[in-house]
Amino acid sequence: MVLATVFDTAAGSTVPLQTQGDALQAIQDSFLLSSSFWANIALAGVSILLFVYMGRNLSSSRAKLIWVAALLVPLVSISSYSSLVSGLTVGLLQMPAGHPLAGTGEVVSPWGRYLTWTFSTPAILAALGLLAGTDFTKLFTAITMDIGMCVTGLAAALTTSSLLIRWVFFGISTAFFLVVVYILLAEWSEDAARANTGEIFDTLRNLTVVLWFGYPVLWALGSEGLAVLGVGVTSWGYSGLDIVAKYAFAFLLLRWVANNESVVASNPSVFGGDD
Ligand code: RET
Repeated sequence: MVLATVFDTAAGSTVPLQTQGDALQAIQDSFLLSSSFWANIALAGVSILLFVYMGRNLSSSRAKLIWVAALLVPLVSISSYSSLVSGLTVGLLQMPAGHPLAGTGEVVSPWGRYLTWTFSTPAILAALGLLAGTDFTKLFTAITMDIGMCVTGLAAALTTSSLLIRWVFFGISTAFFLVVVYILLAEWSEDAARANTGEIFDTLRNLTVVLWFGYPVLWALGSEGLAVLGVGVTSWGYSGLDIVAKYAFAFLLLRWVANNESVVASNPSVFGGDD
């Protein structure tokens, strides 16, 4: 299999150019990797249909906003996993010196995950923040810090020049993450108690905080970090976390909103006005 092609620069030197076909071939050669993508495409498809159905009778605009945010989660997911399984957002990287996989050839990197979390995790936080009846400032803070976490996580995964820089980006991403965790645990829990959504919020918050901590741990142990786990197992780890953190989360949230719409409808508006 040809893993890298080259093209000529104006200066006459050659630069490796990975083709999407090489990545696609690597995915198709690994059952573990491709099944970790297909399982989520199937589940995201089922979730989209189910969530549309579950929200069919919602009438208040606040409940509908939570519904749209929850629906965005599998919508982003099906797009994300389709790009992964097609090889479009999967790279073949040479790890820097000092990395356990350095010198072993090209390592499959499904970097599209980190990119698309930039869209799916804000949707999760928007749904949680709206459920808690929080204000615009806290919602904006949680979402922007979360985007910071995803983009620097992407940088950590894609850095091939230096092992230190990979881990520095990991550290920056973790700092952003801890701000999000603080808002979830300290700020929104109080807001939710005031908005009479405390019980369901606490369940979803616990599920979110526990599962979200699994992602950096997996990054550190997986092929991107210490490489204790192989590429396929790491990918299944993320896919498994995704199944609960996204579809089970959104299902529990929507079921509660559909049965308790009046509570959500009387929440204070996130924008400070009546609606
Ligand atoms: C990374 C590595 C760098 C350090 C940290 C990370 C955290 C990732 C998280 C991801 C959550 C993703 C979800 C996706 C759903 O679509 C980027 C792995 C802190 C918390 C819930």
